[in-house]
Amino acid sequence: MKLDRKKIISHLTAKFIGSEIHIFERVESTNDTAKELAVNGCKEGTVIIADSQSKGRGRQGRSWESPAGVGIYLSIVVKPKKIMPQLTLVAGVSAAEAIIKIVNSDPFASLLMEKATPPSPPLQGGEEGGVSLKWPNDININGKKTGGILTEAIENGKAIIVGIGINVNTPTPMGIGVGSEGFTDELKNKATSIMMETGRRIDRNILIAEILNRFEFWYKKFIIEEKEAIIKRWKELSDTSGRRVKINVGDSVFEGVALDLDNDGSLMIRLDDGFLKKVSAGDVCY
Ligand code: BT5
Repeated sequence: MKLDRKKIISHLTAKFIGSEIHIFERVESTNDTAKELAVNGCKEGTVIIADSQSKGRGRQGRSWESPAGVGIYLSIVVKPKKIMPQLTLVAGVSAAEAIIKIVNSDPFASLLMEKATPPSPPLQGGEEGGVSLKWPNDININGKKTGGILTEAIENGKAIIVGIGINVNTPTPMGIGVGSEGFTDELKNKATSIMMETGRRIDRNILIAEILNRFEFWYKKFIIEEKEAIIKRWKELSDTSGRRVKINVGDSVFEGVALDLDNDGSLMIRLDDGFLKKVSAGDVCY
């Protein structure tokens, strides 16, 4: 199914997130396109969506594979009064809730694989065998990376770009979904898609609309000072707490047990030497 702005809008209940939607067939990175618009003073809530990206980005200059026709690559421009690291958590919660809702309810989702033969169990959140958020920016299904968030500020700090990438109908190596592109060899073992894990082909338009709806709900709650609510919901959807983790921060590596999230979104870790460490950015392995 193609990206279709009319269909997205017909499922959109959000009022200001998505009040302007720009859809492109291919851009270098939706975050870069969004930055250009933000620098030129676009409205808060402007959304950029692309069917594919030629230079999709992860954090620290890593690349984000963005094949055509099968994924969601979108960026939302927001203008909070100050730069807030928790926006990555807002986006993660919104994407996870939208995936759970649409996979469990989309009447148009076709069943493709045996895995999904009814009665297929509904997709749960926060569990190893379902959708789970991994600190700080991963969206996993069944423990494998299905999506990621990239939050960046424009230079003058007047807007934040929240980029969301999700592998939706990326086909399995066995060729289900033939005709569309799959992952490169490098990613085959660590990445997955909603379709690969649930056997359902999801209409990206409906999922995009639901992500934007959830994002508006959580973003509004967040900026009116109900910051604890998003942290609480993120924890419910995450499987990071209680895990033994190895964490890379710059050139340093720490090992210990992930305890909890601080109110600013940092991860608290009990290191093996007994010390408590607060980490605000890094890569976690478990
Ligand atoms: C992320 O970075 O996970 C953030 C990804 C954000 C992508 C969106 S798409 C829309 C917007 N525009 C952009 O240009 N970016 C955003 P990080 O945690 O650094 O993870 C990057 C790593 O994930 C890579 O080094 C690969 O190992 C892996 N990876 C790359 N492409 C992937 C994919 N499609 N699915 C799963 N893993 C992938």
